[in-house]
Amino acid sequence: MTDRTAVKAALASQRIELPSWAFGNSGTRFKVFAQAGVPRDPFEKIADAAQVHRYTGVAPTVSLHIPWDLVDDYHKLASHAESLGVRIGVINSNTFQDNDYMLGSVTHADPAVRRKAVDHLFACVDVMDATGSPDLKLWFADGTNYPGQDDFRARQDRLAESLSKVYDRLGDGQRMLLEYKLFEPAFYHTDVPDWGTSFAHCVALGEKAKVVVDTGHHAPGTNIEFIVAMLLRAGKLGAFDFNSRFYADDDLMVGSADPFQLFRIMHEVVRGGGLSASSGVNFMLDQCHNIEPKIPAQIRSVMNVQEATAKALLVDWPALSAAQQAGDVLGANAVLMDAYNTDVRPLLVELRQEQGLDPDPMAAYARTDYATKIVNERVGGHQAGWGA
Ligand code: LRH
Ligand code: MN
Ligand code: MN
Repeated sequence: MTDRTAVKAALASQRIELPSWAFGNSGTRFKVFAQAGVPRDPFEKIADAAQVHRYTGVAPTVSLHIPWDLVDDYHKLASHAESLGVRIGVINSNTFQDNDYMLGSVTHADPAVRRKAVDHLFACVDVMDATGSPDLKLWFADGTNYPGQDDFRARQDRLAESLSKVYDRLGDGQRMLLEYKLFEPAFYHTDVPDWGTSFAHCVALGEKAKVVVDTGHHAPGTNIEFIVAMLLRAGKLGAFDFNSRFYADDDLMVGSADPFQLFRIMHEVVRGGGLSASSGVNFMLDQCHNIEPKIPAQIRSVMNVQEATAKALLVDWPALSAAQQAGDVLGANAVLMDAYNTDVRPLLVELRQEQGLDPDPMAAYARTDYATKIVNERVGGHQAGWGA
């Protein structure tokens, strides 16, 4: 697509979802550097997310993580979000921080532990019912550390059985998104380690089950854009968890470590029709900001996704297709690289001006007193964060 107006229209309709946990304190197992002014509860996390939407105009939904975002009244939280111009998005489950899950959650050999895990997933669907969230996101830390520790096949059977119970609980318009991760916290084997395993379970479950691609959850050198192409082709790409990695599950800002990889992913998204709202692909961020200020880091991340998307939209498809058909290896590669090497920032400035937004979202936020205000207001109390 090389028509500027069409590119801008596609960019204007793109939506990027923010994770509530990006606004809380986070760190590594070595140290959490607490920041002043971080939210003390889910209401304040949503208020911060609303700031990101205010200056980017494309981030109107916030993912919650249960129980990190536990509140008494989810209707109230949803109304609070709406009053700030945003909505609650995907509900992320958490079956990885309870002592009972040391040897697994939905794959555990003990039926009582599996029941507890499935009950938590049911409770997450209750939250979806209360908030109007369309998606339940599942990531399981389940796996083993030593060969022989447990039976792979028995664990897959237990996983399939647990998933189907939750699947049956989904209402109309609700989906289940199954995330995979190569390793960590289990180091020998993980029960849902790759897209193939997630895909196999989703196919067995049915239409409402889709795969989540977390960009940080692959072995180095994995061709993630090929996975994206395959999933879109099969109608099974449900969502992205965007972030960047240099080594493992680093959770750095999307597009920061390898913007070219993000472009290649977005190119396959465009090619596979994943950008249209009807495809149902949810572009979520799953990041932690350990040393950088959180609200600006989320604004920057949204902008990085927009820039990669703009470049992908600028690919000259007729020229690419002609070069591919003609076996013109260098010509085809040059068409793709031309799009990647385009400076799309002026186009995004133009788009924001047309939308009545400040052309520079980072500067626009920095000019406000919001950061000072939250530092002054949010004193004392418990500072919510990753795992809190
Ligand atoms: C696991 C993961 C998953 C969790 C999130 C906090 O590494 O990517 O999506 O819910 O981190
Ligand atoms: Mn993730
Ligand atoms: Mn992760």
